[in-house]
Amino acid sequence: MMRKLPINKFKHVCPRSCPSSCTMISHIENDSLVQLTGGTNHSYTNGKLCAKGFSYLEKNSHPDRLKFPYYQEVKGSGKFKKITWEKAFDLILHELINIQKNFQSFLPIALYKSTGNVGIHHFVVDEFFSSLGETTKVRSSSFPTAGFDAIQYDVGVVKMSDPSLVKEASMIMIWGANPAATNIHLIPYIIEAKMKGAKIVVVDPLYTRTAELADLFIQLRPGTDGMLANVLIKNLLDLGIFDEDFLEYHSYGFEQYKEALKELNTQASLLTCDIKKEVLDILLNWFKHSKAISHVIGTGLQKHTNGGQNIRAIQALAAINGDIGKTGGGVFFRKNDELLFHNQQCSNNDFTNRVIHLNEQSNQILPSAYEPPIEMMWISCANPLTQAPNTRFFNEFMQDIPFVVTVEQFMTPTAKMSNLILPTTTQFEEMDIVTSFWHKKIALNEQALPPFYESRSEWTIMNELAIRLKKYSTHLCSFPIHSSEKEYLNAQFNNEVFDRYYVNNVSDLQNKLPSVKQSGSVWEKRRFATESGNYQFYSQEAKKNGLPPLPIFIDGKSPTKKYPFWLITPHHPYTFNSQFHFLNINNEHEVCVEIHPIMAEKLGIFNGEVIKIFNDLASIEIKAMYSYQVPKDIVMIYQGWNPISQVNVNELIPSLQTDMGNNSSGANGYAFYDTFVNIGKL
Ligand SMILES: Nc1nc2c(c(=O)[nH]1)N[C@H]1C(S)=C(S)[C@@H](COP(=O)(O)OP(=O)(O)OC[C@H]3O[C@@H](n4cnc5c(=O)[nH]c(N)nc54)[C@H](O)[C@@H]3O)O[C@H]1N2
Ligand SMILES: Nc1nc2c(c(=O)[nH]1)N[C@H]1C(S)=C(S)[C@@H](COP(=O)(O)OP(=O)(O)OC[C@H]3O[C@@H](n4cnc5c(=O)[nH]c(N)nc54)[C@H](O)[C@@H]3O)O[C@H]1N2
Ligand code: SF4
Ligand SMILES: [Mo]
Repeated sequence: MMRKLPINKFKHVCPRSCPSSCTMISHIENDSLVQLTGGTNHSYTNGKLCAKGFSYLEKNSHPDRLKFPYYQEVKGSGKFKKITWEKAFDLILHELINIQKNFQSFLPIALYKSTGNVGIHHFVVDEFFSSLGETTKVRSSSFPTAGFDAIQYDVGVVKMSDPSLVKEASMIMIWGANPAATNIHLIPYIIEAKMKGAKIVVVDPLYTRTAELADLFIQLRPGTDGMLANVLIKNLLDLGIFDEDFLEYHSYGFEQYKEALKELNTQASLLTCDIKKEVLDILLNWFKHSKAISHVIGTGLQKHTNGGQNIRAIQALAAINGDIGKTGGGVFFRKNDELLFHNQQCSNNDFTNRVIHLNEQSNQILPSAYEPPIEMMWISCANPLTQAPNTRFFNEFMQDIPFVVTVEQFMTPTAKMSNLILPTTTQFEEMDIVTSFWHKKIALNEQALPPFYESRSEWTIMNELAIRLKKYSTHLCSFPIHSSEKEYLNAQFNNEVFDRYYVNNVSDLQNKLPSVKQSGSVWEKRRFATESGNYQFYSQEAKKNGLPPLPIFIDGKSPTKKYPFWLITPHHPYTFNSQFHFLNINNEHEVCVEIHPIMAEKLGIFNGEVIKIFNDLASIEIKAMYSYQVPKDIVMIYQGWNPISQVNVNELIPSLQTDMGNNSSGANGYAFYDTFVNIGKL
């Protein structure tokens, strides 16, 4: 008789850069993952996972997962040789030692780390490179950072109320976010508010899944949210709808702002936003009757050259109406990553490192032209060859570096352009700790499975490398050697972590799901973290940084005669940036460009025709799909990676910077959505 094998259960956290940071339970039978369920003790996600979350069952043992280390002498040649880990370490060590000998420092080594996995474990990479002394960091800043500065200028620090509090709102305005696709656990709370009578307003140039939930959908011109907020404020003030106490006792610079708004002409402003007067009238009426208005601000809004300034204007709207600090009111914008754990703090070493920002100026400079040149690059948790702007340039950039190492789970375009590919584990095969930039929980991720084939965790890789480097010379690297992932993670706790979560070590997380201790809404007492303690309509700091001190609207980019279409490239509901590309949940074998039928017909383009999209950076060929979700002057392609298709939409994206980000995060973000193209038949 066959003996039934026991099923063991382990706790995990999804480590994607996703607002939900879901907890999940794996069911393991005979060293294989047989079932996945959501962690039901999570008060925010409530045991639900998204389609991608459930699909880890397939992803984790997918035949395309990297199983062994590979080496190719010539990048992009495809002539990969399967090698042993010992050989891989030899190659890396050889490079490190040579660089040290030739340059007397590790400055020619560059780290490129992005958001592929946001667990604390993965900051081991930052810690390793900072333990080498001065190195180079290539700042991807693919992550949108403009909003952090914007919020900071107004209220001092980026803080957010518990997002479930939107259920208490009497009106929710969603600006430049598509939570029905990208922040799905927020949706039940939005629906709860709606069931209680709240009005839902969605502001987006595209008709999205979230727009389907709206009582009012405002299809505004990209980059003009600040103008909409300003014109609303002006009209609210004219109608006498404002919070006198807030403006009088808790704000700074209101009179100057009011004065500046006098210049605004309502009709002309609405024209700028491409919005009808009726829309404004509806909004004003709803504002008049609303008790607490939540403003949910997405990352899409920031991906413009005036994105930060637009966020300041939206926050000013929340301030004037007295919504900040109210239960169910105020601004819901993701928190800035708090680099609390010891190894996270190592990532914050821009002052001691050489930092290369890939902006429009540095996009002319190849690695060999730097002094000293970049001789080696280590890529972790990143797929810049599909996710960074101007990927053609990044391809040249990689080509120019003599030795590139990529730590990956899949053979991505970036991995293919590397000399050495190191296969790494997933959250089911390693121990980790994951916090959230959205809700308040912190959770432990247990190891349930042995590493997939020869893959190794990033801690194992860095620890092994450090052991070898120290053996060669004790002075070269100060990375602390540990005997296990648990021991390594335990060493990352400190007082700052304790003050926030009341936990001291991994054991404290074992059977608990601690939360940040914070009750009620942020800024409840209307005391802000600014110098004056008041809300700053006027920000000296913004002025000091060469920005407008007031949250007035600043014109952004617009299409030109040569390139008359906006190209918007938002996040797909069933992929995660360049991950889950193979799942094909949506049965989309091809990448398509969505185009308004009237515009397509005008250009003689039929539905399903392969067309070209081009600008000064590139020309790509792509299948056209008629869609009423896009207005006539916008074409839409989802960002990400589809290995079946040759389309790489980021070839068309310039490396334009957003207006803000540098103040809080060391780099402005990219204005991904200020991309302009023309389209035509082949
Ligand atoms: N056109 C356009 N481009 C965009 C955007 C856009 O809206 N439009 N959005 C931008 C934004 S907001 C972001 S955040 C970036 C995201 O871009 P990236 O930061 O590059 O993020 P991902 O594509 O999610 O993941 C990168 C890689 O990490 C790998 N990975 C997963 N887990 C691990 C791990 O544990 N260790 C290692 N070493 N690797 C791992 C994955 O397999 C994947 O190939 O893209 C940006 N690019
Ligand atoms: N399913 C899924 N979930 C994800 C991700 C994913 O790739 N897939 N990625 C994660 C990451 S890294 C991020 S950063 C977030 C991104 O998720 P979101 O914050 O939702 O951001 P985007 O998808 O970039 O854009 C959201 C919306 O902004 C709109 N938009 C563009 N320009 C403007 C404008 O000027 N004004 C206004 N009002 N709207 C504008 C776009 O049309 C789009 O519908 O999602 C996270 N969650
Ligand atoms: S991608 Fe986001 S919503 Fe989906 S399982 Fe992971 S954390 Fe949860
Ligand atoms: Mo992102």
